[in-house]
Parts: sequence; C-alpha cells; structure tokens
Amino acid sequence: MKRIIRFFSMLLLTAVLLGSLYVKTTCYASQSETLAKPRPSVNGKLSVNGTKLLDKYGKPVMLRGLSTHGLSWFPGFINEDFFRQLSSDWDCDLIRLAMYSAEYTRNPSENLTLLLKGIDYAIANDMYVIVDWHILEDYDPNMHKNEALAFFDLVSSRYKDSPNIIYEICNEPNGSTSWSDIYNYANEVVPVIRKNSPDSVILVGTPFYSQKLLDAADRPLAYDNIMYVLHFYVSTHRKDLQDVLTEALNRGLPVFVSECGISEASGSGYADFESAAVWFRLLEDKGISFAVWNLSNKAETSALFTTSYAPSRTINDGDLTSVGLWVRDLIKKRN
Ligand code: IDC
Repeated sequence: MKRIIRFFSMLLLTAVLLGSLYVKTTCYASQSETLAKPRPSVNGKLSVNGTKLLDKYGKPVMLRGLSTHGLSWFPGFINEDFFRQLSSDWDCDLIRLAMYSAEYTRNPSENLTLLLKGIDYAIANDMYVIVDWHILEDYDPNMHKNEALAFFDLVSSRYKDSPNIIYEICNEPNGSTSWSDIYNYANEVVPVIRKNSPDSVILVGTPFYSQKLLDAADRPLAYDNIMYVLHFYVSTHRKDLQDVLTEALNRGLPVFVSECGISEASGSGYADFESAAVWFRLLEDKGISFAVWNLSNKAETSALFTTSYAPSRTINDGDLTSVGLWVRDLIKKRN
C-alpha cells in the first residue's frame, strides 16, 4: 500500500513540475515572439495602448536602436551605406535623427536637406525613425515654438503615409521649464502633426533633461498615441531613476527611452558597463523601446566609433570603441 501511495505521489509531483516548466517556457516564448525584431515592412504602423507600444496587428513591440549625434556636426554619418549596415548587419530597427533646434534655426535649409536624407535612408532600409527636435541649450521648447510648428508641419505632411516615422517634439527641456510649459507647447505642436498624420506616435520630453516622468504622470496629455520620454546615462543615473521608470509604468504612463548613453551625463567620462547591464535588463523586462547615444566618431566616451573611422567605409570591429562594441552586441544579440 505504502509503495502505491509513494508511486502516485511521485507521479503527481512529476506532473506538477512538468506543468510549471511548460507554463514557464511558453511564457518566455510568447514574450520574445511578440517583442523581437519589429520592422516597418512587417509590423507597420505603430500605436499606443496603455503603457504598450503596439504594431499594426495589436501586438506589443519593443524597438532597439541608435541615435545620431547632432546632424549638422556629423553629416558624414547620414549616408545610405552606413544606414544599410546598421539595419542589416546590426539588426537595428530604429534610428533617431537628432536635429538640434538651435542649429536648425541658424541654417534651416541645409539642416532640412540632411534630415530628409536621413529619413529616406531609414525608410529605404526598413527602420523606424525618430525625428527629434533636439532642444538643449534652448532649454524651453516654447523658445523656438514657431520654428517647431513649421518644422513638424513640413515633415509630417511630407511623410503623412509612412508608417516609419515617430515624432519627438522636444528632446530635453531643462532649466526652469516645467511640465506645464511643455504641456502647453505639446498642445500646439501635436495638433499640427496630427492634422497631416492623424495617428502617428509622438514622443514628449519631460522636465529636467527628460527625467521627470512623474510630473507627466500627474497630468498626461489628452491625446492618443503619445509616449513620454525618459533619458538616462548609465554612469550617472542608477536606482533612483530606475525607480521613477517603474513607478511611471505602474501609474499607467507609456514610456519611451529615446536617448540613453554608456557614459556619464556629459557624454564622456567613465563607461559603467555593470550599470548598463542593469538598465538594459530593466528595459527588456518592461518592453521599453530605446535608442543609444551616439553614432559619431567624436573623442567622447558615448561615441560608438573611434576617431579614425570614416563613415564612408564598411564598418569593422576595429572601428568601434569599447562602448560601440558593447552596444552593437546589445542591439544584435537580443532575445
Ligand atoms: C552632447 C554630445 C556632446 C556635445 C553636447 C552639446 O555628446 O558631444 O558637445 O551634447 O551639444 C544629453 C543630450 C545630448 C548630449 C548628451 C551627452 O540630449 O545632446 O550630447 N546628453 O551630454 N542629455 C543628457 C546627456
């Protein structure tokens, strides 16, 4: 009798163990299936539902990509062959074009040509592309609001039918700029984009260099398909800012990390790869899309390329900085 009881309890235990293993593996499988490698040609137009970024089938997607440096300072990196390599050799599905607003207002026509080239190369190479109005030294987006309205009107009417484009209306408000300043600015810029491109995803920067997500969570904008921006630099920002991200998500705020760097907040200094691993694990766990700063050969820690790399050449491992190698692997070996 005892033997029979033992036999059946072993049988039961095995069944429970196998059952939990099955649940675990299928969960992982569905997670990587939905989140891996989205492409505009397959996943199409994006939208936002709750905290999630969705593809045209309503499946959650996570974009993993790279940000240019200021377009006007590193125009050589806006070349089709370079974009092709990022897309096909690095499996990069997102590129962010950083159009420094202060530079743009100094020389609109040349900068616009460069930006449009970048968008066209991204589209030709099947990547999503963020059009970033990169305010920084002009710390309040209202400072160049009229130029921003004209800029977004032009770009969104030109690309109104493209599923590739994501608009980022103010990189990093800073100084005394409050969420209510940004809120008012967004209430003017979003309708201009939406008039041309009704459902496009729009990213909105948050106060203090796009770190104060919780200010936005207190009073989100009244439009659909909006995501709120968090930026971090792994050697400066750690648990406090990670907790802000988690709290914002818990409060239902959709978050997009449109810029992050493997350096100190200055863009240079020490590269803390351990902190980077913690940050990107968190983004993977939460399914948060990101773009890493920066695609340039400037002598600074966050640059992915060595100073001797000429962007007209095929990329070799020797052309990448230690940060570049790490980021290339991060983008490529996902899931
Ligand atoms: C930095 C560049 C650096 C440039 C500086 C000023 O890496 O070469 O001299 O801008 O234009 C940001 C900004 C981003 C900064 C980056 C690093 O969005 O423009 O780039 N950073 O400082 N926010 C936090 C860090």
